[in-house]
Amino acid sequence: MSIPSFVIGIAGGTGAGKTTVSRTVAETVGEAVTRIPLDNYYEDLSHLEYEERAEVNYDHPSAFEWELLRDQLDSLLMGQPVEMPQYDFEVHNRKDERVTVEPSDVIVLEGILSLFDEQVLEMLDLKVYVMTDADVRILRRIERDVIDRGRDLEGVIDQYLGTVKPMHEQFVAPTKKNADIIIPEGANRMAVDLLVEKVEAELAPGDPDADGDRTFPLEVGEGR
Ligand code: UZR
Ligand code: MG
Repeated sequence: MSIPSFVIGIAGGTGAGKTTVSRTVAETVGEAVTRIPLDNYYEDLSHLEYEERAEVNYDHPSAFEWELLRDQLDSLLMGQPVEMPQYDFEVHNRKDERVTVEPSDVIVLEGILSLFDEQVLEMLDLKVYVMTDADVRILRRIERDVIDRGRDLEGVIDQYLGTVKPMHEQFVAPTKKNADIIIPEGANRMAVDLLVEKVEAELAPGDPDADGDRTFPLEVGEGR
């Protein structure tokens, strides 16, 4: 167990490739990276019927339990494990079981609104926005929702035009301005390699920032 020294936020529209980028970073770097999908922090809607849950606007910031996310990030940053909720897209609801997540050196928060909440932004050391064309994103979304999540095509199209697209324009796209770097296209290999390099540099033994204690190199001419 360790106190995380580097926290990355990866935002972008649905189907942009956020999960792919963060998974690739996590898999390449290894155990030192913990991935936190923002999807897991959708509000618990167990009090609603399935039909009502299907009608919820999941692209609006109010769909997320921000307080829980902030608390759990806070705990991880203090070196404490958390019981992270899990989400089931097929039934639009949080699962009953949670998983224990131990703090690790690097944390990657990934989701459409990862760069939205002011308090969450303050916890992030590196802010990334994955910017992929809307046509590519909707094609991926159709593929994923129909094949992996058991939805029908008509429903996916209605949802896209009814909430996903307008909410993207209103809430997700503007968070680009909070990013340190913008990755054009999620499958951008060079961008992922650079992210991996950055993470590995943060993890390198002897890194002066590794314990959060900043030291500065001696300046030339010092002592004269
Ligand atoms: P990513 N979403 C669902 O479709 N159903 C749910 O129960 C919860 C979320 C969708 C959500 C958003 N929107 O566009 C997407 N809708 O999941 C975010 N409608 O996930 O970033 O992986 O695309
Ligand atoms: Mg995803």
